[in-house]
Amino acid sequence: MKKGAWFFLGFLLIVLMTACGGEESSAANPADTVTVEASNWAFDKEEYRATSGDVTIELKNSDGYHGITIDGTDVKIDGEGTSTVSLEKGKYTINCSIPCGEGHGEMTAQLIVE
Ligand SMILES: [Cu+2]
Repeated sequence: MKKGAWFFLGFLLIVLMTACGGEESSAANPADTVTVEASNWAFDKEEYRATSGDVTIELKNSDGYHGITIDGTDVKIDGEGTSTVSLEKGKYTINCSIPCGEGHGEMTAQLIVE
Protein backbone atom coordinates (compact mmCIF):
# COMPACT_ATOMS: atom_id res chain seq x y z
CA MET A 1 0.00 0.00 0.00
CA LYS A 2 2.75 2.43 1.03
CA LYS A 3 4.86 1.40 -1.94
CA GLY A 4 1.89 2.02 -4.20
CA ALA A 5 1.44 5.52 -2.82
CA TRP A 6 5.09 6.41 -3.49
CA PHE A 7 4.79 5.03 -6.97
CA PHE A 8 1.70 7.12 -7.52
CA LEU A 9 3.44 10.28 -6.24
CA GLY A 10 6.41 9.64 -8.50
CA PHE A 11 4.11 9.09 -11.42
CA LEU A 12 2.22 12.31 -10.62
CA LEU A 13 5.51 14.25 -10.46
CA ILE A 14 6.54 12.99 -13.89
CA VAL A 15 3.14 13.89 -15.32
CA LEU A 16 3.36 17.39 -13.81
CA MET A 17 6.87 17.95 -15.12
CA THR A 18 5.88 16.79 -18.57
CA ALA A 19 2.83 19.04 -18.49
CA CYS A 20 4.97 22.04 -17.56
CA GLY A 21 7.46 21.26 -20.32
CA GLY A 22 4.62 20.97 -22.79
CA GLU A 23 3.27 24.34 -21.78
CA GLU A 24 6.64 25.92 -22.35
CA SER A 25 7.03 24.55 -25.85
CA SER A 26 3.52 25.59 -26.86
CA ALA A 27 4.55 29.14 -25.95
CA ALA A 28 7.63 28.80 -28.14
CA ASN A 29 6.76 31.98 -29.97
CA PRO A 30 6.41 34.58 -27.23
CA ALA A 31 6.01 38.22 -28.12
CA ASP A 32 9.34 39.57 -29.14
CA THR A 33 10.48 42.95 -27.87
CA VAL A 34 12.68 45.17 -29.98
CA THR A 35 14.20 48.11 -28.16
CA VAL A 36 15.20 51.04 -30.33
CA GLU A 37 17.27 53.77 -28.79
CA ALA A 38 17.31 57.10 -30.60
CA SER A 39 19.84 59.87 -30.21
CA ASN A 40 20.95 62.92 -32.22
CA TRP A 41 20.94 61.70 -35.03
CA ALA A 42 21.01 57.98 -35.18
CA PHE A 43 19.42 54.83 -33.85
CA ASP A 44 21.59 52.61 -31.66
CA LYS A 45 21.62 49.89 -34.34
CA GLU A 46 21.43 49.86 -38.10
CA GLU A 47 19.59 46.56 -38.02
CA TYR A 48 17.09 45.18 -35.53
CA ARG A 49 15.85 41.60 -35.57
CA ALA A 50 12.59 40.06 -34.49
CA THR A 51 10.65 36.84 -34.88
CA SER A 52 7.46 36.97 -36.93
CA GLY A 53 4.23 37.23 -34.97
CA ASP A 54 3.48 39.76 -32.28
CA VAL A 55 6.38 42.13 -31.85
CA THR A 56 6.54 44.87 -29.26
CA ILE A 57 8.53 47.85 -30.39
CA GLU A 58 9.94 49.96 -27.59
CA LEU A 59 11.39 53.39 -28.25
CA LYS A 60 13.77 55.18 -25.94
CA ASN A 61 15.28 58.61 -26.48
CA SER A 62 18.80 58.77 -25.14
CA ASP A 63 19.51 62.17 -26.66
CA GLY A 64 17.09 64.65 -28.21
CA TYR A 65 13.44 64.01 -29.00
CA HIS A 66 12.62 61.45 -31.64
CA GLY A 67 9.83 59.23 -32.77
CA ILE A 68 9.54 56.28 -35.09
CA THR A 69 7.31 54.98 -37.80
CA ILE A 70 7.82 51.64 -39.48
CA ASP A 71 6.96 51.50 -43.18
CA GLY A 72 4.10 49.15 -43.99
CA THR A 73 2.87 48.96 -40.39
CA ASP A 74 0.73 51.04 -38.01
CA VAL A 75 3.64 51.56 -35.66
CA LYS A 76 4.01 55.19 -34.65
CA ILE A 77 5.69 56.19 -31.43
CA ASP A 78 6.41 59.81 -30.55
CA GLY A 79 9.03 60.27 -27.90
CA GLU A 80 9.11 57.22 -25.69
CA GLY A 81 6.70 54.33 -25.55
CA THR A 82 5.82 50.94 -26.88
CA SER A 83 3.68 49.63 -29.69
CA THR A 84 2.76 46.01 -30.37
CA VAL A 85 2.18 44.90 -33.92
CA SER A 86 1.82 41.60 -35.73
CA LEU A 87 4.58 41.32 -38.31
CA GLU A 88 5.15 38.90 -41.13
CA LYS A 89 8.62 37.87 -42.21
CA GLY A 90 10.33 40.57 -44.18
CA LYS A 91 12.42 43.67 -44.09
CA TYR A 92 10.94 46.89 -42.73
CA THR A 93 12.34 50.37 -42.66
CA ILE A 94 12.26 52.36 -39.44
CA ASN A 95 12.22 56.13 -39.82
CA CYS A 96 12.35 58.96 -37.35
CA SER A 97 8.90 60.57 -37.35
CA ILE A 98 9.80 63.87 -35.71
CA PRO A 99 11.71 66.59 -37.57
CA CYS A 100 14.46 66.58 -35.00
CA GLY A 101 17.21 68.59 -36.62
CA GLU A 102 19.94 68.51 -39.20
CA GLY A 103 20.52 64.75 -39.13
CA HIS A 104 16.85 63.81 -39.25
CA GLY A 105 16.95 62.53 -42.83
CA GLU A 106 19.63 60.03 -41.94
CA MET A 107 17.70 58.51 -39.07
CA THR A 108 16.68 55.23 -40.61
CA ALA A 109 17.25 51.62 -39.62
CA GLN A 110 16.11 48.21 -40.77
CA LEU A 111 13.90 45.79 -38.92
CA ILE A 112 14.41 42.24 -40.10
CA VAL A 113 11.62 39.85 -39.19
CA GLU A 114 12.42 36.16 -39.51
CU1 LIG B 1 14.08 63.01 -36.62
